[in-house]
Amino acid sequence: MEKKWWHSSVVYQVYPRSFYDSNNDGVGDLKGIIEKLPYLQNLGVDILWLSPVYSSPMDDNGYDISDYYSIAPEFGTLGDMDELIGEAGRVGIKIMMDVVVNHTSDEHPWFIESSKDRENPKRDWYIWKNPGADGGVPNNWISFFSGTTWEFDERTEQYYLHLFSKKQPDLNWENSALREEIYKMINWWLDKGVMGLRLDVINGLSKPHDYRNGDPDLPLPGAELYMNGPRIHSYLKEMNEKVFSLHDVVTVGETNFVAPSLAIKYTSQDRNELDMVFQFEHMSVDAGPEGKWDPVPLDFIRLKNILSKWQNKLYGKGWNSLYWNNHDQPRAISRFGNDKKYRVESAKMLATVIHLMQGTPFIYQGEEIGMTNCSFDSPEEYRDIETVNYYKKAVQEKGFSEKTVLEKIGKVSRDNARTPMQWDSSTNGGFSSGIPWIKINPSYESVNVEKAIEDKDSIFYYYRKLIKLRKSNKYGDLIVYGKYKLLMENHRSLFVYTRWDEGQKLLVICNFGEQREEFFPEGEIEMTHTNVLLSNYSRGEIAADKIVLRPYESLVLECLHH
Ligand code: ISL
Ligand code: CA
Repeated sequence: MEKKWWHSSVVYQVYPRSFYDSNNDGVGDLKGIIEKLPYLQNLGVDILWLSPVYSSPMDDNGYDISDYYSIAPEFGTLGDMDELIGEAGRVGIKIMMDVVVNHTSDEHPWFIESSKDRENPKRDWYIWKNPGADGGVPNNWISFFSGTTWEFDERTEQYYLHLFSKKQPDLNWENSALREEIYKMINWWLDKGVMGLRLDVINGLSKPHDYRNGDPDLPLPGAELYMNGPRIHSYLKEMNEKVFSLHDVVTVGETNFVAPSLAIKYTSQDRNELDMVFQFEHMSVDAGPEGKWDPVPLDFIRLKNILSKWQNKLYGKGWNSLYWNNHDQPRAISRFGNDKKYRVESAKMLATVIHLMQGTPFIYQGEEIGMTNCSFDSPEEYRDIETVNYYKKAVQEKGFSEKTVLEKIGKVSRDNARTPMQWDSSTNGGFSSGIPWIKINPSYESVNVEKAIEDKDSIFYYYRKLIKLRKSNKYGDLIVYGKYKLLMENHRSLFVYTRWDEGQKLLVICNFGEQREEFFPEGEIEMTHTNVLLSNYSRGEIAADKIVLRPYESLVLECLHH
């Protein structure tokens, strides 16, 4: 495998709406991000991924684009974007744009044209179908955002496909003119100096030719047909040839419904498709039989097996991203740690687990200060279309009580990740002096950037140490390219693994529980001359025969390697 600059990079994701509001209209903006660049530089990240900032009616907070060539006025102007690219570059940070090309907004001029009449030249740019034999929807596919994926258009008497909201019609990638238009657009952004692309639902572009029914027993009937569909690899190869290969750019595909064998196809260096993927398997360890809205306690052994399987299978063959958080997931500390008594310990422990694995780590805004889920009090406080649609469906169609549904969405809603970034303990956490577009987490008075910077033991500085370790001369290569091995596979709360190469070995021990746990060095692990590289508690010397791990303790050691 050829070494690449982004193998040793760390990415920071900004959700622009919620990051920093420079003009106090309640919505975060590009100027706000520019103001906070020194903060990101201080953290030590290399790439800044911006969730979409293009013109959009904001049905799905910008994942519904109405013009790929302009910036939504609430976020700023193209001039601000150029300034951000330039200013970030000056402090060594590359910009990664979010590319949403599975669908557009229904307010995009292409869709407006396409829906005019069946003969319109843009008709074929979207996916239009006649009603099914019974006069209803063309098939049984279910949208990611609840209900059917089909919306009837009275004027032309056909249905259009929308895997997400009905304001997000799917583009027809079978049409080569559409594909060329998309390539032109991405090249335009890359020519501006953008150096990374995050490709939204990229493995959903190729729909099955017959649009047959999906399996009604699956949580999302149809997804098994259109995710990783028949022409997906040929589209990606074409995009690579006509776009990616012409620039120095790193690409990460958002690929739900992908196993390691497929991730290798998407990312292997000799296939010329993508550079890395976001896989979702470890995000499913707390989903019940009904899927994400049916949360169950974490299956810890499964989590270890999933993460280890990805480490082992992709080794030397593909490249993975490493993440616990993004704008679609509830906060990891609330989910896998303890967001009260052990908030700081569990935040550091979770970071340790993934930052020392192989892959490119992604940090989601607020993760580095230990932001937690927000306690929303009523359905009106939610903003996310996925949550709002689910709430209605669950109460109206499924007949769940409001209390039950509020409890479920309180745990899993995407809005948990979307509350404003907590900068200090002033009004609205210093995010804005206007009225924020979404509730601020009341924890801001104690959990905020200002406090984190003041406290030498904060989560922030722990992240900085993890990043420094990855970039150090002494351990960098080992962390980025070393082999991985899971130890104590069946232990009910310790996650123990090694990273090693010819000359060195790191031992990572993380306690996912609230009890003290004992670790006995044996076999290949020898505890003489150990060197503690990192710990989230104060630690004296390491005894040679036994290590006791405190609640949520994480420990990184260099040990002898024979
Ligand atoms: O959010 C999810 C789980 O809660 C996913 O199923 C998500 O909808 C899916 O991974 C696609 O996500 C991406 O595209 C969506 C957008 O709403 C998400 O924010 C984005 O990350 C549609 O563009
Ligand atoms: Ca603003």
